[in-house]
Amino acid sequence: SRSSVSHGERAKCHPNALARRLFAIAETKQTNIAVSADLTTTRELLSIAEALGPYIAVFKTHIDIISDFTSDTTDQLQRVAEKHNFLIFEDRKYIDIGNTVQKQYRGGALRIYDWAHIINASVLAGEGIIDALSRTIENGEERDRGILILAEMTSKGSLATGEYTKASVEIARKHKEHVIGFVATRQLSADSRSDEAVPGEDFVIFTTGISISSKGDALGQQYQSPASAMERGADFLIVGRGIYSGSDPVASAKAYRDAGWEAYLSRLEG
Ligand code: S5P
Repeated sequence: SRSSVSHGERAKCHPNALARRLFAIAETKQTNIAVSADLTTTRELLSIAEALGPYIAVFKTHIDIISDFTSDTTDQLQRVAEKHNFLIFEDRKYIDIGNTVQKQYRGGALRIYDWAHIINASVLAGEGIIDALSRTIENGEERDRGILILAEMTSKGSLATGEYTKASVEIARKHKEHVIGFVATRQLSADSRSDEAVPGEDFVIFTTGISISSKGDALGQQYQSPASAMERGADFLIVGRGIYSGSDPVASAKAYRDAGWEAYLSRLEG
């Protein structure tokens, strides 16, 4: 991530086509919000996508929690994504041997490759997982596909720290063609202003665990504010319950969008 550079500039210069599209969406819609739509029926999923579409850059799903899932669920979601110009991120957190994750990505009942622009994976099993997912992308017909490495986690006592996080960055650097960035709580590769910047490197940071009003939940989730996440180097803010669980999700989405965008602008000026 290059926090002093605008989304418009990154949209022009990024080597990855999907990342260029992502930054162009952020710039056009003036939003760095990814809503985490952790809803459990097709009707709720599609209605929140339709309502929040204008205010978000990315729509993040956990498609395996939808109780009435059929291919129609994701066909319709793709149509809403085209209508409102956002990308779909399936938060599948792949974490197995290469041969298994290829099947989980391409096939099964969910056929995630067919409809999700972005997926994420843990490198717990080693570099082979990223190789395997990259090959699925290379062998497929869709060109706008990208991988995020899950480099840190927001849950209390997370073991995704230290050497694991470092290895995440090293593996990403070896797979820049398809790895567009990280799910992390902060900037992980050097900022463009620093001496350690790697020329041409521009990883995108998606930060989860974002709330304006809450510090955490009863099951170990830990939150930081939009401003704090942006200061630490986030490019996109993933917000779940902070947006969808209140009485007025549209008003909440606007509030998070404004907070995120304001923090982005002040970082640019900084
Ligand atoms: O470290 C992480 C990584 C992820 S992807 N912590 C997280 O909370 N997530 C996901 O972000 C989690 O699976 C959930 O879908 C979302 C956070 O939801 P919220 O309701 O707590 O904002």
